[in-house]
Amino acid sequence: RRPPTQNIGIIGAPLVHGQPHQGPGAAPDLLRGLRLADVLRSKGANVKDYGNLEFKVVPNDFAVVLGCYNARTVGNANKQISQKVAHILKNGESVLVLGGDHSVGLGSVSGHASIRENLALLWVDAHADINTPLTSTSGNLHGMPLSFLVKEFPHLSPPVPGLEWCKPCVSSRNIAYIGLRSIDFREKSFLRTLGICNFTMEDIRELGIDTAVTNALDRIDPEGNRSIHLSFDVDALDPQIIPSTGTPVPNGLDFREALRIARIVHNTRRMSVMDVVELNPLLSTPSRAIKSAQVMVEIISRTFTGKRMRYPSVQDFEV
Ligand code: NNH
Ligand code: MN
Ligand code: MN
Ligand code: MN
Repeated sequence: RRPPTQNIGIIGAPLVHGQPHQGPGAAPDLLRGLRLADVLRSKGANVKDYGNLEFKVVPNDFAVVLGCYNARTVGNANKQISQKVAHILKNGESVLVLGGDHSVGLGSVSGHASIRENLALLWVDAHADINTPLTSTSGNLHGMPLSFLVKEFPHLSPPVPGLEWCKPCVSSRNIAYIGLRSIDFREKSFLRTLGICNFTMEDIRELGIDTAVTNALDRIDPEGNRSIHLSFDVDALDPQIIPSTGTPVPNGLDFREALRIARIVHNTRRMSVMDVVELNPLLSTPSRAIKSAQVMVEIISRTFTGKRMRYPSVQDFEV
């Protein structure tokens, strides 16, 4: 029996104000230029590209909130992202959100949660992204989205202008991290207090990626009936494979491990939304940026369709 045709809606969310670089704004079009939609179609998916969202930059926004830069710009943009994700899900399509920086998780997860109750969130990242405006040492919102999204969050942060619409919508029981290796001091205590499931790179080296991802999914979706949100920060991968990202951290996932995550998530048949964030084509060299993007095209297509396609250059990474 042939599986049902998969409908995928792609949104470009070239938001860059959650961190200091311009480059992530160029990622959606680079991925399109590598024929991402056609690759997905060639694997049997029905693909609709909704184009790039357009975000207004709020003037004099940089330091309206101390310790939380560009709050209104990031907040307004994410409200748009949330509405678009909700709209596409209502159309019966799964959603691929192409960032932009990881602050797009605010809108993407909120939009998903507004349509599907009790979603399970798999956060693949070198970083925990759970700072608050008060604990962040950088002031960059891409390091904070989970503090706004987690229902049981222990701190009451002062309201952030631009983010008033964003309500905590995911339970800490239904969140798991894969690939952590750079956690801030205060973040560590949040993870511990909240009991959030996490598989660090150390854990992955010890257990293997299959055990880590399978256990993570068992924990956050024990009945196997939740809508799954995969928020994939490209810096989870090792900088040797993805050098084009703003905050590379050594000892990351290798390509095979990333493809295992794709396979295992695909096999649940319940992933509704995938974010691909923090790819910065303006960092490293142009040819390495293209290779980084090709790696992500491969990971995306395998996550959605379960099928492999091979760029010749991507094979270079295969072990
Ligand atoms: N934890 C740091 C911060 O809050 C770095 C976050 N950077 C990321 N996260 N790239 O994925 O600023
Ligand atoms: Mn991140
Ligand atoms: Mn990261
Ligand atoms: Mn399949």
